[in-house]
Amino acid sequence: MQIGIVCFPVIGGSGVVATELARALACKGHVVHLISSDPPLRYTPCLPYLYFHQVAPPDYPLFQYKPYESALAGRLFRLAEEGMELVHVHYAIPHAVSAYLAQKALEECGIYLPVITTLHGTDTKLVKEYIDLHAISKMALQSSTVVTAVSLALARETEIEFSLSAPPVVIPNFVDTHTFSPKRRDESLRVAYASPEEFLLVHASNFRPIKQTPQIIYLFAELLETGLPVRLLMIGDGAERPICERLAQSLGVENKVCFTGGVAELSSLLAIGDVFVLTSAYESFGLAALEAMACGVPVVAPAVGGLPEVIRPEGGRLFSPGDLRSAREAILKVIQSLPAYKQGARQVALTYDTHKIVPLYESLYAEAKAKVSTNK
Ligand code: GMT
Repeated sequence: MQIGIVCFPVIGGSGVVATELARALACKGHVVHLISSDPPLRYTPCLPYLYFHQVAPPDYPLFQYKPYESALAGRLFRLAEEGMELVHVHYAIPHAVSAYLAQKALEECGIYLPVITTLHGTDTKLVKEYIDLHAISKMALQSSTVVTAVSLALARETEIEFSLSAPPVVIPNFVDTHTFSPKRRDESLRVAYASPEEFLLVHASNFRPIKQTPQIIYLFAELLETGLPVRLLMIGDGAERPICERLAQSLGVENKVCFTGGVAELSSLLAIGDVFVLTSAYESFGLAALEAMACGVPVVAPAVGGLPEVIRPEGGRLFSPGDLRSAREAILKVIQSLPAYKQGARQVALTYDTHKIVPLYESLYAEAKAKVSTNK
C-alpha cells in the first residue's frame, strides 16, 4: 500500500508513535510518506520505502500566520494524485482538517482518499478551553473515514465530547521491545547516576505543565526524608524544567537529581532506572511509561486517563491523582518487591509489541479503502 502519515515533529508521544508506525510499515514493504513541518524526533533517513516530506508554507510578508493547513492540504492532494492510497493523520487539529480539504479537492478529480484520524488526547481536551475549535474538530472527526483513539478512556471521552454516533476504534500505542529491553541496562552507565546500593527513579517527558513535573521533585524530597537511598533522573526538556531545577535547589536535593535535557536515544537511560514515575494531570496513554516497562522498569503513576489500562498491577502501581503520600507509598511498595515488578512490567509491555499492534492498523487501512470504494 502507499500510505501517508502526518504528524507533529515536536517532542511528544504522538510524533513518536507516527514515526515508529511509518518505520514499521516501511519495513513490511509498504511505501510510506511521512509528512510534517520538520523531520520528527525519531525519524532516521535511509530506510527503503520511507520518504519524508517537509511541508513549508509560503513565508510571504502579508501573512502574520503562515498558512500551514492549506500547504499541508495541497501536499496531500499532490501525493494522492501521484498514487498515495490513504492518509493517516495524527491529531484532528489541524491535520484532519487539511486531509478533509485535500479529500474535497481530490473528489473533483474523481479520486477518493480515505482518511484515518488518530486521537492522542490533546484534541479532545483542548476544545474545552478553545471553544472555537469545537465545531471544526467535530467536523474533522465526522468526515474522517475512520477515527481511532490510543486508549479506551480517550475513546469514551471523545465520543461524549463530540456527541459522536459511534466511539473511535481503540488501537493502543506500541513499543519496539527489542530496542526498549532490559538488555539495554548498562551498569557502567548507571554508576554515572547512582551507586549500586542506591535506587534510581526515572522520569521522561516534555515538561509541559500537564506533566506536573514539580510534583516529582516534592515526591523525591519526601522519599529522601524517609532515609531511602535514592536518586532521580529527569529526562527531557520543556517549559517546566527550569522550575523543577530551582525547586530541587530550594529543597536542597539538587545533588541527587540529574536533569539530562532532551535526548536522542531514550532506551539506554530508561533501562538503568528502577522505578519510572509520572505525576501527570492527564495522559491519554503514557507512551514513555510503556517504553520504561519494556525496559523492565515498573511504573508508579496517577490513575488518570488511559494510564490504568497500561499500568497493570503486575507492572507497577497507581495512585490517586495529586495524592503524593500514596505516590510515595506506591514507590516504596514497588521497591520492596522490585524483581517481581520488573518481570511483570516487561511481560505487560510485550503485549504491546510493535508486531502485535501494527497489523491492527494495516487491517484498518484495508477496511477504510474498502469503505471508500463502496461509498464512491
Ligand atoms: O504528552 C504530551 O505532552 C505529548 C502528547 C503528544 O500529543 O505527543 O502525548 C499524547 O500522545 C501520546 C501518544 O499517544 C500519549 O502516550 C500521551 O499520553 C499523550 N499525552 C497526553 O494525553 C497529555
